[in-house]
Amino acid sequence: MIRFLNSAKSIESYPSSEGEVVFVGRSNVGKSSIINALYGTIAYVGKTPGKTRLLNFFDVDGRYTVCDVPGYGYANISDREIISFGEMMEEYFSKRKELKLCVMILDIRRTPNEDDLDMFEYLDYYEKPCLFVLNKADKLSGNEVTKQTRLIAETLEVDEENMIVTSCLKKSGIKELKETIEETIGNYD
Ligand SMILES: Nc1nc2c(ncn2[C@@H]2O[C@H](COP(=O)(O)OP(=O)(O)OP(=O)(O)O)[C@@H](O)[C@H]2O)c(=O)[nH]1
Ligand SMILES: [Mg+2]
Repeated sequence: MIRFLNSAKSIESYPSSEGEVVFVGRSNVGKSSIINALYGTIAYVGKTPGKTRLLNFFDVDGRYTVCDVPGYGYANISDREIISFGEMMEEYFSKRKELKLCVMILDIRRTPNEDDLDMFEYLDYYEKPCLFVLNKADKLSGNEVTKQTRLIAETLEVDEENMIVTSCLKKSGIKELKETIEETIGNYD
């Protein structure tokens, strides 16, 4: 099962790992909810967006680790906080050798904005395998899900095959997501 390891800002405090998956996304898209749905309740689900300000590390069955990153793009944040978030991410992506998969979570109802596109370019630059999760699908009808999935795939210029539609509320897409994560972590070196 899942166990919280620690919170960290810089590399000295990253836990040891046999392979890691990181979850990134705009504040409030449901990163912590997805981690909870995948592995059992442990990650903090906030009422105040952006409350998780550090990298939070978890261990899954002693097999691999999970990193929950603070959400980006929320309002009322100072320039200093933006810089410190940027530095924390820069260090993480450039130095975390154990990182094997990036899962970018998006709200299926919204077209990716500048913040999402910046994060996407960032992930692209580090050339790690990426998976795109379109969450909160319970908020849309079946037709709208299809339409939004296509729109988001076109905006990011990624293959729909790399996208998984989820709902934490209905627990849909969660099993498929977990299988894909574990397959990728097992195969990629
Ligand atoms: N309807 C619906 N609500 C969801 C879903 N996933 C998450 N939520 C809700 O969205 C809100 C934000 O969820 P979190 O999991 O805290 O989001 P987060 O991305 O971790 O947020 P930060 O840590 O602040 O960046 C909560 O009120 C959740 O209950 C979903 O699939 N469907
Ligand atoms: Mg969170």
